[in-house]
Amino acid sequence: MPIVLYYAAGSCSLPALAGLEEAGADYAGVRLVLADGHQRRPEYLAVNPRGRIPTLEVDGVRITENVAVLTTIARLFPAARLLPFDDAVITGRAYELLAWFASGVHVSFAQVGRPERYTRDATAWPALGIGGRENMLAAYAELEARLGDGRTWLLGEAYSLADPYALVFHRWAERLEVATSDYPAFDAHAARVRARPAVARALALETSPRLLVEA
Ligand SMILES: N[C@@H](CCC(=O)N[C@@H](CS)C(=O)NCC(=O)O)C(=O)O
Repeated sequence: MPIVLYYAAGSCSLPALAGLEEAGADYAGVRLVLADGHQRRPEYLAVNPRGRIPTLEVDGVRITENVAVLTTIARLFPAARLLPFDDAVITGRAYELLAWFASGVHVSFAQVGRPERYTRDATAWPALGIGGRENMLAAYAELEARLGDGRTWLLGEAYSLADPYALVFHRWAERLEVATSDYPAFDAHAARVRARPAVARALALETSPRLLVEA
């Protein structure tokens, strides 16, 4: 069953990459450089007409959107226990996080970095950015409160793909000029996630030479 993941450095494709690595999956990674506009090239728009990453291909079937991509990876490799499916309530708690990350936190960040997604009126971009930054600070505070009870991972004792997903937002703090040291439990969680060998491999793959389009 051929598996391909289209991903990019420093982006929200990290949990998908970390999931495939954690599962020991046999897959091909295709790296895009967003700053070079690879996601808008015709050969990638043929893969994902929205021009976004991640895109997962399983047996030639393409799946986009992080929540769907991460679910697919977790279901393909049940032994890796990448998401909890045994208990309905814990599954709900996991999806609560994934959905909030994708449709809340990520959107707040994009208001700052990609305001043109929301309006072509450039005079509104600074206000969008201010609101987005405020919402990111609220998200960091919420994650800090959750992790501040001493839990190891976002869902408690069991690691899940919500953890490397949260690392995406921890990495983006620098772009927002937010000091993560203000959020010590979130900082410590990020260090634990990075210390997982699969996550370290995923981070290394972000600079791998396998490009969709050779520059
Ligand atoms: N809702 C999508 C968002 C994906 C997304 O926006 N990815 C960003 C990278 S973090 C991207 O592809 N950006 C390229 C662009 O906007 O040109 C998901 O959760 O997968």
